[in-house]
Amino acid sequence: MSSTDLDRSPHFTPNTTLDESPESVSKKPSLYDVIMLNDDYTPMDFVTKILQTIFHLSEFDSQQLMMTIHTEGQGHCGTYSFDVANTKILEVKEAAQKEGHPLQCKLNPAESDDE
Ligand code: TYC
Repeated sequence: MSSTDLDRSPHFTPNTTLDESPESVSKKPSLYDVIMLNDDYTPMDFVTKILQTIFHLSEFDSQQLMMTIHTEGQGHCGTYSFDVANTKILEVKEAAQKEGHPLQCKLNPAESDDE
């Protein structure tokens, strides 16, 4: 286990004092947008199924988003914590690779609604 893994473990209590500064106390967890990219090869039905299974969209919403990605080049699949967003991107990549499709997603920091 690396020190990074330890730092991120919910079971690890670092031997340091608690940061109770206002910035620390009011800080919300960072969120990330998962953006799916268009390509010329992945079948439309495959993309629609991925949007249903990995991003839990309805069949109707999946078809609409797939067409948006197809025509505009990319589309927003959802907003998640860093770990969940990365897991979904990996799941898409692995499912696509298994079928020989080049489908890819990217990660963008979400716009914060802080003042
Ligand atoms: N452009 C693809 C096609 O014509 C369909 C597609 C849509 C691929 C969305 C990727 O994220 C994507 N078969």
